[in-house]
Amino acid sequence: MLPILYSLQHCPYAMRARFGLVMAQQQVMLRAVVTKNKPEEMLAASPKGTIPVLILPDSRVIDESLDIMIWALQQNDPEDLLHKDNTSDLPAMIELIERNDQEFKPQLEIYKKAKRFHQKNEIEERQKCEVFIAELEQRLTIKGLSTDGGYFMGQKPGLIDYALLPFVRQFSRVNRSWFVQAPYPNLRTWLDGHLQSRDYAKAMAKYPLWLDEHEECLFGGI
Ligand SMILES: N[C@@H](CCC(=O)N[C@@H](CS)C(=O)NCC(=O)O)C(=O)O
Repeated sequence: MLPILYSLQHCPYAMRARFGLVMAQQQVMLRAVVTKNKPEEMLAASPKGTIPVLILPDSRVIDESLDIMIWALQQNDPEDLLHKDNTSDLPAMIELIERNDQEFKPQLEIYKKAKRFHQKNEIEERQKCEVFIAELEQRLTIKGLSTDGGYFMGQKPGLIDYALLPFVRQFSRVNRSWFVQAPYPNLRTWLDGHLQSRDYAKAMAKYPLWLDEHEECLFGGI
């Protein structure tokens, strides 16, 4: 019996959960859904109706993306993304992820909307996002860049890098021509390194919609 993951291809939270599962080499049965047509089985397990949702074989439900990542890495963490030997890292990583979700992500939505509708406030709204983006750039800069782009916390990859990746990716895609020449060279290298990785390709593999096929797909594993 494997856990079941309700997933949405381009949702940054679902991507985050999939990154956690891939990095933990945790196999799940993936059910690809769309927000317009949420399966009753998913809503019965998690009435709040957000994606991702992970249902464990013992029927426990984990319906927050960060909790899914942490659960998966607590089962198996071959790259030590939880930084077990540095006990202050995990709370610090969680704090930064919460700031991403509560402050950066809502502002990113405003920026995306301003760009999409060609509003006059696009630059202003982007600059509000850049407060967080500049902080991430600074984190990479302080440590000096390694060939794979560096890490947000400590001297190795962590939960934080994978949890923020979908959101930095979204930001970079709002106005690509601006981003490629923006003053965030280290963040660009960090992002490109991830986007070109095998783990990223694994996490972003496309599956047929579960609602159409009613067939679960095996996801993750080594
Ligand atoms: N805090 C949640 C947020 C998840 C979330 O908001 N997911 C979006 C899709 S990207 C969603 O399901 N929204 C509900 C909807 O669109 O109906 C988590 O981290 O898992």
